[in-house]
Amino acid sequence: MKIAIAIAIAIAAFAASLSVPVVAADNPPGQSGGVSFAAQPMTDGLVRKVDGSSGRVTISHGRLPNGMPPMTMVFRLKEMAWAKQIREGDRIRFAIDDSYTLVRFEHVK
Ligand SMILES: [Cu+2]
Repeated sequence: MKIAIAIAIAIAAFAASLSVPVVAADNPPGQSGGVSFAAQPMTDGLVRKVDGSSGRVTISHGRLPNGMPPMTMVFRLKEMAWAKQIREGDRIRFAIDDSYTLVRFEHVK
């Protein structure tokens, strides 16, 4: 009898461990802690300043997906190394996360 209960508990624990990733996969894109950056809409921007030591860039941006009107403001870079790929005067298209961190960008020709 005790063995049967132990087996039942082990099976329940195993089933619970299997259900965790299934639940995580149910999160809609962009709601899972910034995992799906590709889903973030892109905004046009003109780079005004690059601060490689702090990993921040000043960008004159178009209207943001969250409704923020065009303005010039500072964004954090997700990767410090990106500071070397962006120069003052560059025209870019970029995506940000909820905390105004630049998570993706491409140069506009
Ligand atoms: Cu702004």
